[in-house]
Amino acid sequence: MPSCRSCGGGRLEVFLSLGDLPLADALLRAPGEPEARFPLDVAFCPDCALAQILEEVPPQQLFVDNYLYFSSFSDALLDHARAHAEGLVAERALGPESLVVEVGSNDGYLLRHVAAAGVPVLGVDPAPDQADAADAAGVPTVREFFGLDLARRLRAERRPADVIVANNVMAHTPDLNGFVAGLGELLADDGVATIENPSVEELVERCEFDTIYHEHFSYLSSTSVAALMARHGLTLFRVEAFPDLHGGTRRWWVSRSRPAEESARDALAHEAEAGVGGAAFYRSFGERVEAVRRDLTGVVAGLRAEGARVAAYGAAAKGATLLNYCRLGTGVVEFVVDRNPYKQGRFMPGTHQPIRPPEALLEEQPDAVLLLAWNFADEILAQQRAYREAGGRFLVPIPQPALV
Ligand code: DWN
Ligand code: ZN
Repeated sequence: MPSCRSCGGGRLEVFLSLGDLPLADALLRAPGEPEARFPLDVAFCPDCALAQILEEVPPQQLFVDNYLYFSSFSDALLDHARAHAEGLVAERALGPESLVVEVGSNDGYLLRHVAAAGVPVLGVDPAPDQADAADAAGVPTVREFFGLDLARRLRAERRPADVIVANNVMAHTPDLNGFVAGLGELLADDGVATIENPSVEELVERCEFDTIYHEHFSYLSSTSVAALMARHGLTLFRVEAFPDLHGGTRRWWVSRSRPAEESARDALAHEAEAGVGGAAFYRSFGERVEAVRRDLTGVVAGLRAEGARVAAYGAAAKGATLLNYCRLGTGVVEFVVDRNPYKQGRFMPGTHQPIRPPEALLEEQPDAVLLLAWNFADEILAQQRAYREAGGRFLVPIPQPALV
Protein backbone atom coordinates (compact mmCIF):
# COMPACT_ATOMS: atom_id res chain seq x y z
CA MET A 1 0.00 0.00 0.00
CA PRO A 2 1.56 3.37 -1.00
CA SER A 3 1.92 6.19 1.52
CA CYS A 4 -0.30 9.27 1.61
CA ARG A 5 0.66 11.76 -1.11
CA SER A 6 0.11 14.66 1.29
CA CYS A 7 1.43 13.67 4.73
CA GLY A 8 3.34 10.48 3.90
CA GLY A 9 1.19 8.54 6.35
CA GLY A 10 1.12 4.77 6.11
CA ARG A 11 -2.48 4.10 7.12
CA LEU A 12 -4.36 4.55 3.82
CA GLU A 13 -7.73 2.76 3.77
CA VAL A 14 -9.26 1.88 0.36
CA PHE A 15 -12.99 2.67 0.34
CA LEU A 16 -13.85 2.30 -3.36
CA SER A 17 -12.53 0.21 -6.25
CA LEU A 18 -13.81 1.06 -9.73
CA GLY A 19 -11.77 -1.62 -11.50
CA ASP A 20 -9.27 -1.26 -14.36
CA LEU A 21 -10.43 1.72 -16.41
CA PRO A 22 -9.01 3.53 -19.47
CA LEU A 23 -7.75 7.12 -19.16
CA ALA A 24 -10.89 9.26 -19.09
CA ASP A 25 -9.73 11.98 -21.46
CA ALA A 26 -7.78 9.72 -23.84
CA LEU A 27 -10.33 9.87 -26.65
CA LEU A 28 -9.52 7.37 -29.40
CA ARG A 29 -8.89 8.27 -33.04
CA ALA A 30 -10.32 4.88 -34.04
CA PRO A 31 -12.34 2.29 -32.08
CA GLY A 32 -9.69 -0.40 -32.52
CA GLU A 33 -6.81 1.71 -31.18
CA PRO A 34 -4.86 0.03 -28.37
CA GLU A 35 -5.70 1.69 -25.05
CA ALA A 36 -4.13 1.28 -21.63
CA ARG A 37 -6.20 0.52 -18.54
CA PHE A 38 -5.15 1.18 -14.97
CA PRO A 39 -6.61 0.26 -11.58
CA LEU A 40 -8.80 2.96 -10.05
CA ASP A 41 -8.86 2.53 -6.26
CA VAL A 42 -9.66 5.39 -3.90
CA ALA A 43 -8.28 5.53 -0.36
CA PHE A 44 -8.62 7.77 2.69
CA CYS A 45 -5.76 8.94 4.91
CA PRO A 46 -6.81 9.11 8.58
CA ASP A 47 -3.70 11.16 9.41
CA CYS A 48 -4.45 14.20 7.20
CA ALA A 49 -7.96 13.46 5.84
CA LEU A 50 -6.87 13.38 2.18
CA ALA A 51 -8.88 11.11 -0.15
CA GLN A 52 -6.72 9.97 -3.04
CA ILE A 53 -6.29 7.35 -5.74
CA LEU A 54 -3.47 4.84 -5.43
CA GLU A 55 -2.48 4.60 -9.11
CA GLU A 56 -0.01 7.18 -10.43
CA VAL A 57 -0.29 7.52 -14.21
CA PRO A 58 2.47 9.81 -15.57
CA PRO A 59 1.09 13.37 -15.99
CA GLN A 60 2.71 13.57 -19.44
CA GLN A 61 0.44 10.72 -20.55
CA LEU A 62 -2.59 12.28 -18.86
CA PHE A 63 -2.31 15.95 -19.76
CA VAL A 64 -0.03 16.33 -22.77
CA ASP A 65 0.09 13.37 -25.13
CA ASN A 66 -3.65 13.24 -25.88
CA TYR A 67 -5.53 15.83 -23.82
CA LEU A 68 -8.53 17.49 -25.43
CA TYR A 69 -10.19 19.29 -22.53
CA PHE A 70 -10.74 23.00 -23.20
CA SER A 71 -12.27 25.18 -20.49
CA SER A 72 -14.10 27.45 -22.92
CA PHE A 73 -16.95 25.11 -23.88
CA SER A 74 -19.18 25.87 -20.94
CA ASP A 75 -20.84 29.26 -20.65
CA ALA A 76 -21.50 28.67 -16.95
CA LEU A 77 -17.81 28.00 -16.32
CA LEU A 78 -16.76 31.05 -18.36
CA ASP A 79 -19.13 33.27 -16.36
CA HIS A 80 -17.73 31.84 -13.12
CA ALA A 81 -14.15 32.47 -14.23
CA ARG A 82 -14.82 36.03 -15.38
CA ALA A 83 -16.50 36.89 -12.06
CA HIS A 84 -13.48 35.56 -10.17
CA ALA A 85 -10.99 37.43 -12.36
CA GLU A 86 -12.86 40.72 -11.99
CA GLY A 87 -13.27 40.17 -8.25
CA LEU A 88 -9.54 39.58 -7.79
CA VAL A 89 -8.59 42.72 -9.71
CA ALA A 90 -10.95 44.79 -7.57
CA GLU A 91 -10.29 43.24 -4.15
CA ARG A 92 -6.53 43.07 -4.55
CA ALA A 93 -6.37 46.49 -6.26
CA LEU A 94 -4.28 44.94 -9.04
CA GLY A 95 -2.68 47.14 -11.68
CA PRO A 96 0.19 47.38 -14.19
CA GLU A 97 2.77 46.69 -11.45
CA SER A 98 1.06 43.48 -10.36
CA LEU A 99 1.47 39.90 -11.59
CA VAL A 100 -1.27 37.25 -11.69
CA VAL A 101 -0.20 33.68 -12.45
CA GLU A 102 -2.67 30.90 -13.21
CA VAL A 103 -1.52 27.31 -12.89
CA GLY A 104 -3.52 25.05 -15.20
CA SER A 105 -4.45 28.08 -17.30
CA ASN A 106 -5.76 25.93 -20.19
CA ASP A 107 -6.91 28.15 -23.10
CA GLY A 108 -6.69 31.47 -21.25
CA TYR A 109 -10.37 31.31 -20.25
CA LEU A 110 -9.73 33.20 -16.98
CA LEU A 111 -6.49 35.19 -17.37
CA ARG A 112 -7.75 36.95 -20.48
CA HIS A 113 -10.13 38.89 -18.21
CA VAL A 114 -7.26 39.88 -15.89
CA ALA A 115 -5.14 40.95 -18.87
CA ALA A 116 -8.09 42.96 -20.20
CA ALA A 117 -7.95 44.97 -16.95
CA GLY A 118 -4.36 45.94 -17.76
CA VAL A 119 -2.80 43.54 -15.23
CA PRO A 120 0.25 41.50 -16.31
CA VAL A 121 -0.53 37.78 -16.41
CA LEU A 122 1.28 34.50 -16.90
CA GLY A 123 -0.30 31.15 -17.64
CA VAL A 124 1.28 27.81 -16.76
CA ASP A 125 0.03 24.77 -18.66
CA PRO A 126 1.90 21.97 -20.46
CA ALA A 127 -0.98 21.06 -22.79
CA PRO A 128 0.22 22.32 -26.22
CA ASP A 129 -3.08 23.01 -28.04
CA GLN A 130 -4.58 24.72 -25.00
CA ALA A 131 -1.42 26.85 -24.53
CA ASP A 132 -1.53 27.83 -28.21
CA ALA A 133 -5.14 28.97 -27.76
CA ALA A 134 -4.12 30.95 -24.65
CA ASP A 135 -1.26 32.65 -26.48
CA ALA A 136 -3.71 33.59 -29.27
CA ALA A 137 -6.02 35.08 -26.59
CA GLY A 138 -3.20 37.27 -25.30
CA VAL A 139 -2.25 35.07 -22.34
CA PRO A 140 1.48 34.20 -22.43
CA THR A 141 1.84 30.61 -21.25
CA VAL A 142 4.75 28.62 -19.86
CA ARG A 143 4.34 25.09 -21.18
CA GLU A 144 5.47 23.16 -18.15
CA PHE A 145 4.04 21.34 -15.17
CA PHE A 146 4.07 23.56 -12.07
CA GLY A 147 6.20 22.68 -9.04
CA LEU A 148 8.91 24.06 -6.78
CA ASP A 149 11.59 24.12 -9.49
CA LEU A 150 9.47 26.12 -11.96
CA ALA A 151 8.33 28.43 -9.14
CA ARG A 152 11.95 29.21 -8.28
CA ARG A 153 12.77 29.97 -11.93
CA LEU A 154 9.69 32.14 -12.41
CA ARG A 155 10.42 34.14 -9.25
CA ALA A 156 14.05 34.65 -10.29
CA GLU A 157 13.30 35.48 -13.94
CA ARG A 158 10.26 37.66 -13.28
CA ARG A 159 8.94 38.67 -9.87
CA PRO A 160 6.82 37.22 -7.07
CA ALA A 161 3.15 36.78 -7.88
CA ASP A 162 0.55 38.96 -6.18
CA VAL A 163 -2.09 36.35 -6.99
CA ILE A 164 -1.84 32.72 -8.04
CA VAL A 165 -5.01 31.08 -9.36
CA ALA A 166 -5.16 27.27 -9.38
CA ASN A 167 -8.51 26.06 -10.69
CA ASN A 168 -8.97 22.30 -11.13
CA VAL A 169 -5.26 21.63 -11.07
CA MET A 170 -4.03 20.98 -7.52
CA ALA A 171 -6.08 17.79 -7.38
CA HIS A 172 -4.49 16.79 -10.70
CA THR A 173 -0.97 16.91 -9.32
CA PRO A 174 0.72 13.74 -8.03
CA ASP A 175 3.38 15.78 -6.20
CA LEU A 176 1.04 17.74 -3.91
CA ASN A 177 3.83 18.91 -1.63
CA GLY A 178 5.98 20.10 -4.53
CA PHE A 179 2.97 21.97 -5.92
CA VAL A 180 2.20 23.73 -2.63
CA ALA A 181 5.86 24.45 -1.93
CA GLY A 182 5.88 26.07 -5.38
CA LEU A 183 2.91 28.23 -4.44
CA GLY A 184 4.76 29.40 -1.34
CA GLU A 185 7.92 30.06 -3.33
CA LEU A 186 6.24 32.12 -6.05
CA LEU A 187 3.82 34.08 -3.87
CA ALA A 188 4.73 37.62 -2.81
CA ASP A 189 4.81 38.11 0.98
CA ASP A 190 1.34 39.67 0.95
CA GLY A 191 0.16 37.58 -1.98
CA VAL A 192 -2.83 35.22 -2.08
CA ALA A 193 -3.50 31.99 -3.92
CA THR A 194 -7.02 30.81 -4.75
CA ILE A 195 -7.35 27.06 -5.22
CA GLU A 196 -10.56 25.72 -6.70
CA ASN A 197 -11.51 22.03 -6.86
CA PRO A 198 -14.58 19.85 -6.44
CA SER A 199 -15.32 19.08 -2.79
CA VAL A 200 -15.02 15.48 -1.63
CA GLU A 201 -17.95 16.08 0.73
CA GLU A 202 -20.40 16.56 -2.13
CA LEU A 203 -18.69 13.83 -4.14
CA VAL A 204 -19.59 11.33 -1.43
CA GLU A 205 -22.93 12.79 -0.36
CA ARG A 206 -24.25 13.12 -3.95
CA CYS A 207 -22.62 9.89 -5.13
CA GLU A 208 -20.61 11.66 -7.81
CA PHE A 209 -18.35 8.64 -8.31
CA ASP A 210 -17.96 9.41 -12.02
CA THR A 211 -15.77 12.41 -11.10
CA ILE A 212 -13.19 9.86 -10.00
CA TYR A 213 -10.62 9.19 -12.72
CA HIS A 214 -6.84 8.93 -13.07
CA GLU A 215 -6.40 12.69 -13.72
CA HIS A 216 -7.77 13.37 -10.24
CA PHE A 217 -5.05 12.17 -7.89
CA SER A 218 -6.66 13.84 -4.84
CA TYR A 219 -10.22 14.50 -3.63
CA LEU A 220 -10.01 17.56 -1.45
CA SER A 221 -11.74 18.97 1.62
CA SER A 222 -11.13 22.14 3.61
CA THR A 223 -9.76 19.85 6.31
CA SER A 224 -7.17 18.17 4.09
CA VAL A 225 -6.29 21.44 2.35
CA ALA A 226 -5.69 23.21 5.69
CA ALA A 227 -3.34 20.42 6.80
CA LEU A 228 -1.49 20.46 3.49
CA MET A 229 -1.04 24.25 3.53
CA ALA A 230 0.14 24.39 7.14
CA ARG A 231 2.95 21.99 6.22
CA HIS A 232 4.26 24.70 3.88
CA GLY A 233 3.79 27.80 6.03
CA LEU A 234 0.54 28.80 4.32
CA THR A 235 -2.78 29.50 6.03
CA LEU A 236 -6.24 28.62 4.71
CA PHE A 237 -7.89 31.96 5.43
CA ARG A 238 -11.10 31.97 3.36
CA VAL A 239 -13.41 29.28 1.92
CA GLU A 240 -16.10 29.91 -0.72
CA ALA A 241 -18.57 27.20 -1.74
CA PHE A 242 -20.12 26.82 -5.19
CA PRO A 243 -22.64 23.97 -4.74
CA ASP A 244 -23.69 23.92 -8.41
CA LEU A 245 -20.26 24.01 -10.05
CA HIS A 246 -18.82 20.66 -11.16
CA GLY A 247 -21.06 18.89 -8.65
CA GLY A 248 -19.98 21.03 -5.68
CA THR A 249 -16.77 23.11 -5.71
CA ARG A 250 -14.78 24.95 -3.05
CA ARG A 251 -12.51 27.91 -3.58
CA TRP A 252 -9.78 27.85 -0.94
CA TRP A 253 -7.89 31.12 -0.34
CA VAL A 254 -4.42 30.76 1.15
CA SER A 255 -1.65 33.17 2.10
CA ARG A 256 1.43 33.41 4.30
CA SER A 257 0.21 36.15 6.53
CA ARG A 258 -3.54 36.69 6.51
CA PRO A 259 -5.52 35.53 9.58
CA ALA A 260 -8.30 32.99 9.12
CA GLU A 261 -11.66 34.59 8.34
CA GLU A 262 -15.02 33.35 9.59
CA SER A 263 -15.71 31.44 6.35
CA ALA A 264 -12.61 29.31 6.91
CA ARG A 265 -13.46 28.60 10.54
CA ASP A 266 -17.05 27.76 9.59
CA ALA A 267 -15.98 25.42 6.77
CA LEU A 268 -13.65 23.46 9.05
CA ALA A 269 -16.27 23.30 11.81
CA HIS A 270 -18.89 22.10 9.32
CA GLU A 271 -16.64 19.33 8.01
CA ALA A 272 -15.79 18.26 11.56
CA GLU A 273 -19.53 18.06 12.27
CA ALA A 274 -20.17 16.11 9.03
CA GLY A 275 -17.28 13.74 9.73
CA VAL A 276 -15.43 14.50 6.47
CA GLY A 277 -12.13 14.15 8.32
CA GLY A 278 -12.86 10.61 9.45
CA ALA A 279 -12.81 7.23 7.67
CA ALA A 280 -16.41 6.39 8.64
CA PHE A 281 -17.69 9.13 6.28
CA TYR A 282 -16.41 7.13 3.27
CA ARG A 283 -17.12 3.55 4.30
CA SER A 284 -20.63 3.14 2.84
CA PHE A 285 -19.81 4.97 -0.38
CA GLY A 286 -18.97 1.81 -2.31
CA GLU A 287 -22.40 0.28 -1.66
CA ARG A 288 -24.13 3.48 -2.80
CA VAL A 289 -22.07 3.58 -5.97
CA GLU A 290 -23.08 0.00 -6.73
CA ALA A 291 -26.73 0.96 -6.21
CA VAL A 292 -26.43 3.82 -8.73
CA ARG A 293 -24.81 1.45 -11.21
CA ARG A 294 -27.61 -1.08 -10.76
CA ASP A 295 -30.36 1.54 -11.03
CA LEU A 296 -28.86 3.30 -14.04
CA THR A 297 -28.20 0.12 -16.01
CA GLY A 298 -31.73 -0.95 -15.14
CA VAL A 299 -33.29 2.24 -16.49
CA VAL A 300 -31.23 2.06 -19.69
CA ALA A 301 -32.04 -1.65 -20.18
CA GLY A 302 -35.73 -0.84 -19.68
CA LEU A 303 -35.60 1.86 -22.35
CA ARG A 304 -33.84 -0.47 -24.77
CA ALA A 305 -36.39 -3.24 -24.05
CA GLU A 306 -39.11 -0.81 -25.16
CA GLY A 307 -37.22 -0.34 -28.42
CA ALA A 308 -35.92 3.10 -27.45
CA ARG A 309 -32.71 4.45 -28.96
CA VAL A 310 -30.29 5.89 -26.41
CA ALA A 311 -27.44 8.38 -26.99
CA ALA A 312 -25.37 10.51 -24.59
CA TYR A 313 -24.38 14.18 -24.19
CA GLY A 314 -20.92 15.29 -23.09
CA ALA A 315 -17.66 13.49 -23.97
CA ALA A 316 -16.60 14.44 -20.46
CA ALA A 317 -13.92 12.68 -18.47
CA LYS A 318 -16.61 11.82 -15.93
CA GLY A 319 -18.62 10.36 -18.81
CA ALA A 320 -15.84 7.89 -19.54
CA THR A 321 -15.84 6.71 -15.92
CA LEU A 322 -19.64 6.34 -15.93
CA LEU A 323 -19.90 4.49 -19.24
CA ASN A 324 -17.03 2.14 -18.40
CA TYR A 325 -17.95 1.44 -14.78
CA CYS A 326 -21.59 0.81 -15.79
CA ARG A 327 -20.46 -1.11 -18.88
CA LEU A 328 -22.68 0.92 -21.20
CA GLY A 329 -21.21 0.08 -24.61
CA THR A 330 -22.25 1.03 -28.14
CA GLY A 331 -24.89 -1.72 -28.13
CA VAL A 332 -26.71 0.27 -25.43
CA VAL A 333 -25.61 3.91 -25.85
CA GLU A 334 -25.12 4.47 -29.58
CA PHE A 335 -23.15 7.70 -29.77
CA VAL A 336 -22.07 10.72 -27.70
CA VAL A 337 -22.41 14.37 -28.71
CA ASP A 338 -20.12 17.19 -27.61
CA ARG A 339 -19.65 20.87 -28.53
CA ASN A 340 -15.87 20.70 -28.41
CA PRO A 341 -14.67 20.30 -32.05
CA TYR A 342 -11.38 18.78 -30.82
CA LYS A 343 -13.44 15.87 -29.42
CA GLN A 344 -15.78 15.42 -32.40
CA GLY A 345 -14.74 12.55 -34.66
CA ARG A 346 -13.02 10.77 -31.78
CA PHE A 347 -14.30 7.75 -29.84
CA MET A 348 -14.99 7.34 -26.11
CA PRO A 349 -12.29 5.52 -24.18
CA GLY A 350 -13.13 1.91 -23.36
CA THR A 351 -16.71 1.90 -24.69
CA HIS A 352 -15.86 3.38 -28.13
CA GLN A 353 -19.01 5.42 -28.86
CA PRO A 354 -18.39 7.84 -31.75
CA ILE A 355 -18.37 11.50 -30.64
CA ARG A 356 -20.52 13.74 -32.84
CA PRO A 357 -21.65 17.40 -32.82
CA PRO A 358 -24.78 18.16 -30.75
CA GLU A 359 -26.75 18.65 -33.98
CA ALA A 360 -26.79 14.85 -34.30
CA LEU A 361 -29.51 14.78 -31.62
CA LEU A 362 -31.97 16.53 -33.96
CA GLU A 363 -30.80 14.53 -36.96
CA GLU A 364 -31.18 11.16 -35.22
CA GLN A 365 -33.80 12.11 -32.56
CA PRO A 366 -32.86 9.30 -30.14
CA ASP A 367 -35.62 8.62 -27.57
CA ALA A 368 -33.33 9.32 -24.61
CA VAL A 369 -29.98 11.01 -24.04
CA LEU A 370 -27.80 10.07 -21.06
CA LEU A 371 -26.48 13.37 -19.67
CA LEU A 372 -22.84 12.57 -18.97
CA ALA A 373 -22.14 16.28 -18.36
CA TRP A 374 -24.82 16.43 -15.65
CA ASN A 375 -22.91 19.21 -13.91
CA PHE A 376 -24.05 21.52 -16.72
CA ALA A 377 -27.63 20.22 -16.84
CA ASP A 378 -29.34 23.65 -16.80
CA GLU A 379 -27.19 25.00 -19.62
CA ILE A 380 -27.49 21.88 -21.77
CA LEU A 381 -31.22 21.28 -21.25
CA ALA A 382 -31.90 24.91 -22.21
CA GLN A 383 -29.68 24.56 -25.26
CA GLN A 384 -31.44 21.33 -26.34
CA ARG A 385 -34.99 22.68 -26.14
CA ALA A 386 -35.77 21.74 -29.75
CA TYR A 387 -34.74 18.11 -29.18
CA ARG A 388 -36.89 17.97 -26.04
CA GLU A 389 -39.88 19.64 -27.72
CA ALA A 390 -39.63 16.95 -30.39
CA GLY A 391 -40.17 14.39 -27.62
CA GLY A 392 -36.58 13.67 -26.65
CA ARG A 393 -35.81 13.05 -22.95
CA PHE A 394 -32.62 13.43 -20.93
CA LEU A 395 -31.54 10.77 -18.44
CA VAL A 396 -29.68 12.49 -15.59
CA PRO A 397 -27.55 9.77 -13.91
CA ILE A 398 -26.32 11.46 -10.71
CA PRO A 399 -27.19 11.54 -7.76
CA GLN A 400 -29.70 8.93 -8.94
CA PRO A 401 -31.06 8.18 -12.42
CA ALA A 402 -33.94 10.49 -13.43
CA LEU A 403 -35.62 10.99 -16.82
CA VAL A 404 -36.44 14.69 -17.44
O1 DWN B 1 -11.00 18.61 -13.46
C1 DWN B 1 -11.57 18.64 -14.52
C2 DWN B 1 -13.01 19.03 -14.59
C3 DWN B 1 -13.25 20.18 -13.68
O2 DWN B 1 -13.38 19.40 -15.89
C4 DWN B 1 -10.87 18.21 -15.71
N1 DWN B 1 -10.45 16.83 -15.42
C5 DWN B 1 -11.58 18.23 -17.01
C6 DWN B 1 -13.01 18.45 -16.85
O3 DWN B 1 -13.66 17.26 -16.52
P1 DWN B 1 -14.89 16.81 -17.44
O4 DWN B 1 -14.37 16.50 -18.81
O5 DWN B 1 -15.69 15.78 -16.73
O6 DWN B 1 -15.61 18.21 -17.44
P2 DWN B 1 -16.80 18.90 -18.04
O7 DWN B 1 -16.35 20.29 -18.27
O8 DWN B 1 -17.94 18.67 -17.14
O9 DWN B 1 -17.12 18.21 -19.46
C7 DWN B 1 -18.23 18.71 -20.12
C8 DWN B 1 -18.15 18.22 -21.55
O10 DWN B 1 -19.37 18.60 -22.19
C9 DWN B 1 -17.02 18.90 -22.28
O11 DWN B 1 -16.45 17.99 -23.21
C10 DWN B 1 -17.71 20.02 -23.03
C11 DWN B 1 -19.09 19.47 -23.28
N2 DWN B 1 -20.16 20.46 -23.32
C12 DWN B 1 -20.95 20.49 -24.45
O12 DWN B 1 -20.73 19.74 -25.39
N3 DWN B 1 -21.97 21.39 -24.50
C13 DWN B 1 -20.38 21.25 -22.24
C14 DWN B 1 -21.42 22.17 -22.30
C15 DWN B 1 -21.72 23.07 -21.13
C16 DWN B 1 -22.24 22.24 -23.48
O13 DWN B 1 -23.18 23.05 -23.57
ZN1 ZN C 1 -2.18 11.91 4.78
